[in-house]
Amino acid sequence: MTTVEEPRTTTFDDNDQKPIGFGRMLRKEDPRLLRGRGRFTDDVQLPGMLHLAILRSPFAHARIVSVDTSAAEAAPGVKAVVTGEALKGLGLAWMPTLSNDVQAVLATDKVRFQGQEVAFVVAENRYAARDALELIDVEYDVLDPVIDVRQALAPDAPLIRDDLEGKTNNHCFDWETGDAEATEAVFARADVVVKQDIVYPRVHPAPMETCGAVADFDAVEGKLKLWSTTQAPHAHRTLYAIVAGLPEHKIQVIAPDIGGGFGNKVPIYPGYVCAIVGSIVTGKPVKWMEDRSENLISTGFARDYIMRGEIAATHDGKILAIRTNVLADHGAFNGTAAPVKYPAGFFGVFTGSYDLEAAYCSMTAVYTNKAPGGVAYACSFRITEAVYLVERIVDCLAAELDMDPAELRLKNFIKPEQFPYETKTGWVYDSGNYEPTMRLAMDIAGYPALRREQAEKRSRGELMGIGIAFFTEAVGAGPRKDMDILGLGMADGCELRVHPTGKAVVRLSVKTQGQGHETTFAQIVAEEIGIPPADIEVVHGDTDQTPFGLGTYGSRSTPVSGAAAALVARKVRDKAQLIASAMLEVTVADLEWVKGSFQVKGDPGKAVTIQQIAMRAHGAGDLPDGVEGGLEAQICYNPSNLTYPHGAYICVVDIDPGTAQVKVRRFIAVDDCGTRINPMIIEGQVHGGLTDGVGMALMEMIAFDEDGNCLGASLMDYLIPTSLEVPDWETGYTVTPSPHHPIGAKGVGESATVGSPPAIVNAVVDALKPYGVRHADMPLTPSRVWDAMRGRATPP
Ligand code: MCN
Ligand code: CUN
Repeated sequence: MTTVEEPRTTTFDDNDQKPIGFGRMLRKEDPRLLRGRGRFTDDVQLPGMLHLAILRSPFAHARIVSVDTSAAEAAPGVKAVVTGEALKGLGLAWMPTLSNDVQAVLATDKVRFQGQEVAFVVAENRYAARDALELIDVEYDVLDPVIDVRQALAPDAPLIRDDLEGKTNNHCFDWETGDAEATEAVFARADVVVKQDIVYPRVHPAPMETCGAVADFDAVEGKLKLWSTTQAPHAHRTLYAIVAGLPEHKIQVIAPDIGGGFGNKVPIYPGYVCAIVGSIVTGKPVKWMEDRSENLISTGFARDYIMRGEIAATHDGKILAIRTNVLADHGAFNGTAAPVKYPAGFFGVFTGSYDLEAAYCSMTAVYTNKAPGGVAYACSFRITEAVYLVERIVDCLAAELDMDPAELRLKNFIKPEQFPYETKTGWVYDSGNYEPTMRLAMDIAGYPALRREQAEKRSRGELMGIGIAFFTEAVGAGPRKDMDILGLGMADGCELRVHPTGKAVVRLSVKTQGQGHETTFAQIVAEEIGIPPADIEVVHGDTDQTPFGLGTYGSRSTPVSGAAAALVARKVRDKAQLIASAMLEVTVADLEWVKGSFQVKGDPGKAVTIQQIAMRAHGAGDLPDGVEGGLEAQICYNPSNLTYPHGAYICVVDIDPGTAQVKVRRFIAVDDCGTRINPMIIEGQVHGGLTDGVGMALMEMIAFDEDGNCLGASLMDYLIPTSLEVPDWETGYTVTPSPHHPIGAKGVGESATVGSPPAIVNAVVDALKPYGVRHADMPLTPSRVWDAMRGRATPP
């Protein structure tokens, strides 16, 4: 791995491994995780605990005629069998989704996708529960399914959501943004217009740990304790409270260690609700853990956008406008998790990093007989789709104009002096300086030399491609004036308590799934109050222990909770300053903060450390008038805007002309996420995201046959990349701080997943230029590449 050397802006203490603030600190969580001492949901064992298994529909669309559970109930070890009809009696057969739709917990009337939950068994162990599933006799009346999203709105298409009153077709929602008329006017006068149909196929986040829960309902206390694989414990708790009619303080949601989320663990799944019901009806703790196939066929998938992109430009390559029309497949229930005002997530940033005169998008979303979901897999709320669209269509324009794709981008970037920049779809990019980022990527790549190498190879009939993608993301949802999920504003609470000996505990509302929050949030607090991160305990993932907030997704932890952590630490520091002024017998104005202590200005000998102040705050002796004892604070941070990280990615591929196999030979990623808290963790995030990108670009797709059978139901069929398919990543960075974030940091957790697929596809298409190929849809498997070389379009 090549990394452009980090400048040491960090404050390190005597021991180089222990930065007092930002820097390459090793992860605090790793000793636990690497030694097998992590505690995941499946590790939770409670006395008398029972196990739950779910019966799933074999059909994509079928009416349920009858369900006979008698044999299953009589099976050895079985404690309860619950059907949709039984849940109906409790008013729990349906639950709200995070997008104001409803989803069946257990099907009552119909099944609407293969793998849908139909009944569950609770038994003494996992095997007894699973064996008993076989004994449940369900009679189905099979209906025609809607699988091809393009057919969903045909007049004779079978109606999927007949549960919704007055529904007569499979229409889910329409959405538009930008100015249709202004865009049309610009297109009418453009020298060049390029149009391209682009599909972002359905993919799945496939985290290493599948979803699961352990529910423990205490009928005496009336309290429910739920361990679950959730990225948003507080939001989930409030939803359970609303659905169950219990107060929040009677529900404790604990998200223990999580083995990867990638958005897959944002929705509330029927299985969680089943576990809760299972515990209520048996009076025992109940565990439900999915297997791999259940995870792949029934939980939140991602993408599934069919996009038509159009770009208008002048002859010399000034991009004027972008227009797109999208057909979005939302599956059987709209289970997307997007802020209420944004049914298409943040797709509105499809204008990319370019200064345009006009832009317009119209979108139609439909129901199909497929699993619900839509926002997952490091999607940044659909920015993945948006970036893919714009970066592909810009490359199509470069091909049309016979212009170098790097030059075309450089010519059209929003200029640094234009920030804050309002896009033609109304997003205000907070800060950016795109050209240096692009130039750095080109330098690392040795761009001109690569193009020379390519020309030589082409002359010998070898297929080498160079692909570029430049992205701007919008992460850190979000300002509560525009953003809420089911009425819950997207602010984050944070509490900081400094104990008498100067050690601290910070409590977060966000929850790591592997991003290293226990380390980086300790570093943020350390940077602000000078207590070493090793002495700062990060508490998260337990609603009884942490303040309310909306959780981890959309790379919002650093932009929102990271800001909260910095500000709560400043609040504590302000109080510490009052106490220091009493201790040193000077006024507050006479003190200056030198990381870790307050000093009398001009007299460094007179100083008190934060640890001494902490002891004084809790100790004997008077405090200044109006200052309470203790050293702690809490806040709720409402961001004023999103943060807009950006990046320049360059991919080099070689294609074997005999087998059409694509090999990613080099990948250069230059990211700008503003102020960098822990460069090692950022690199880990980028490496992981780039690997995701190779997967999506070259091998991953959840496909269905015409009966609606999911063809990607195991990791034999749903291919994900291994270390063998990825190159040694070459990373670099630039730093353009966010002007409104207290430490200038922007999110980075999804950047590489967002930015890498277009770079890889652009590289493949570039390699295939001699064959006259202008576009090919992901995943670029050998057969698809072969078809593209032979001029045959493959259906998505
Ligand atoms: N960071 C930093 N400096 C910055 C920005 C971020 O050091 N300027 C650090 C943060 O402190 C944090 C990590 O990088 O430790 C990611 O931060 P951020 O970008 O705020 O993203 P989140 O913590 O909110 O994580 C969510 C994001 C999402 S939405 C998906 S999807 C995804 C991703 O993170 N899922 C992941 N990365 C993942 N990584 C792992 N290992 N597992 C997942 O499930
Ligand atoms: Cu969209 S996947 Mo992440 O936001 O949890």
